[in-house]
Amino acid sequence: MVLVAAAALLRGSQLLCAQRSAPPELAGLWEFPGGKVEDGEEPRSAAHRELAEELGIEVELGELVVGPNADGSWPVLGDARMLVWRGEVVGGSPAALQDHADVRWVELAEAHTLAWIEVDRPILAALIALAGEE
Ligand code: 9L3
Ligand code: MG
Repeated sequence: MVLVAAAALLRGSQLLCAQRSAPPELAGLWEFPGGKVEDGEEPRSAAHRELAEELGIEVELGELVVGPNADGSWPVLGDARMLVWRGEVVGGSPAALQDHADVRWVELAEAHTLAWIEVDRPILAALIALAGEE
């Protein structure tokens, strides 16, 4: 069972959106950046590692954006699931170093206009609902 760890990074009213460059079936689509948790790795550590590798940033992670699975994760392809934390960038400047074609700060209210990976869309909706409650 594949576990993916990702982050919804906010800067005021803006969300950090990352456009994938690979694999071919996902290239061009936007996502919450992150990646697979390795064997024996703590999921939050995996999120920190992936964001450093892929975007060159250091992040602080806050609460989980709770998904419909029992463990609060979101369904992704096949039997994979994804944990997503809200967070912020505390070091470095986001750059598409690996696996991405572009990375951009986008107004949260306008982020839905990007071509998201389908499985990430309900997470975006949950994030907007959370922001509206604050
Ligand atoms: N995935 C979906 N949405 C995301 C992320 C980070 C990942 N926000 C899916 C795409 C891949 C799988 O999870 O099928 C593993 O992600 P990666 O390790 O290729 O980034
Ligand atoms: Mg990745």
